[in-house]
Amino acid sequence: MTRLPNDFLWGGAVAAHQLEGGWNKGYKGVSIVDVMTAGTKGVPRKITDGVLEGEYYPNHEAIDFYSRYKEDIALFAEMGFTCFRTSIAWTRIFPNGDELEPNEEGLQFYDDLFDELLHHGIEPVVTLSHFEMPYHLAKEYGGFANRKVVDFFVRYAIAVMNRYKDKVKYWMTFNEINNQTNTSADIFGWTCSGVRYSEHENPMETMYQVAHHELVASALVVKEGKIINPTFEIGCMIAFVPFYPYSCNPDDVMIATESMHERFFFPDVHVRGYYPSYIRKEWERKGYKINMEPEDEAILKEGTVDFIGLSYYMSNAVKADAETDTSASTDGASKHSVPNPYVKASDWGWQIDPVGLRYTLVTLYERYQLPLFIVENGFGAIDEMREDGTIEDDYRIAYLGSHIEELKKAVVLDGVDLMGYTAWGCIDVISFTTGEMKKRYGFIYVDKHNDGTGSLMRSKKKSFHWYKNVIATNGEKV
Ligand code: BGP
Repeated sequence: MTRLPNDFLWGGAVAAHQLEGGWNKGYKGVSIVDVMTAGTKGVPRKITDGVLEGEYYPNHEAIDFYSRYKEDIALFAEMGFTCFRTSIAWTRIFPNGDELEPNEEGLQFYDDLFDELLHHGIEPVVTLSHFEMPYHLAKEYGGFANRKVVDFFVRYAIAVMNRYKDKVKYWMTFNEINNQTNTSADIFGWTCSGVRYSEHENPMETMYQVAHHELVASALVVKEGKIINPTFEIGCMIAFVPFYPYSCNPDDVMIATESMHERFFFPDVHVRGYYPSYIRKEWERKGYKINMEPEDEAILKEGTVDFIGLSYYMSNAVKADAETDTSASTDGASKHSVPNPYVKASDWGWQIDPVGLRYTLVTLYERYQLPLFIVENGFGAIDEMREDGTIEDDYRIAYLGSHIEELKKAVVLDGVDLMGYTAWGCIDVISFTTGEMKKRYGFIYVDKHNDGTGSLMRSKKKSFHWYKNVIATNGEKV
């Protein structure tokens, strides 16, 4: 096989709220994830009405990257990272979201962080919104169901793109836009788009309204970003869980095709700049009225993305006559989902399917002909530290290694234009869906536990040394 391109970006990915902590430091405001409880087995996390006494909020301290980032970045540099993906916490910059002027202390924090990365030769890759909506905008404005929030988001994006125009080249607008708008995310009480779907008469119709607002906001950010610095590369970010037909029964194949519309809807608009026919037909059939301003059509057309960022963790199989309660996993599943007998699943029911990554890359590249960037892929597992302090996470090495093998095939055999790969949770962080610490993804272990105890000490896992070698050989030695 020929090799991956020499400028292939290797690194890790995190989100501000899952690792920074310092939730109220430097005049930071409260974000929706700051009022999200921990969740326990069987009981999902909840977005509470403000910070309630007696509740544990794991994101408040997280792993205290806020004060330890230099130490952590040195470890990333030791692994040879050439890029590092993180988000900017919107509420460090606009604490309530609707202020006119940004908060200087918040801006300074990211100046220092990006300087530290650049000092080590690590390119920052920045997500503007990774589930971190200001709580005030959720509560007072109803989140992205309200058009005004588009303006607040664009104001925030312009402020940071201006400030970091010479430090950051790679940007993404909304993390997993398909997940954060999704009505099933309402298990948290509210969604991270700041919407309480249960209070809306027709949640699905509202979902499309929210989606429209976020798509317009994203397109406006692309347009503004190109004015600020024409060399910016601005992408979208979608969670891609492909749906396979359970069998060659034509009904299963058709259900898979229909289910895939859920996956393609957002990138179709982000990339092509208009709504696809299957969505327009659905709105017509169901009588949905989505409010659009006269200028929106042009905005979507002019604000198309430069690349597609994606997360890939698992695949899913669908069957036309599936019983709904046979659903393989709540994450990324549809009402037609069934367990796939050909793949195994993680402890959290996520189906492990490396070939699905190649399938995903080929499918997206053939549909859009745009560069792709795998900005999340990883294995959440329970790690045990031995008495001598070592952590033998061979299962993680096996997961990541097999996925990297498949991405190489996509590039080398199928000709996919792939910009890079950032492993999710390169240092242990708070799990988003469960709020746990014990669902770990990192190459670096953090001594912190589900109940918030722990010294926060960092230790290298076996996978740390393995990934270092993967990067040093540009993916040859996996
Ligand atoms: C993605 C999110 C991340 C991250 C990851 C793993 O959906 O973008 O924020 O957390 O999934 O999920 P979890 O932490 O729940 O295992």
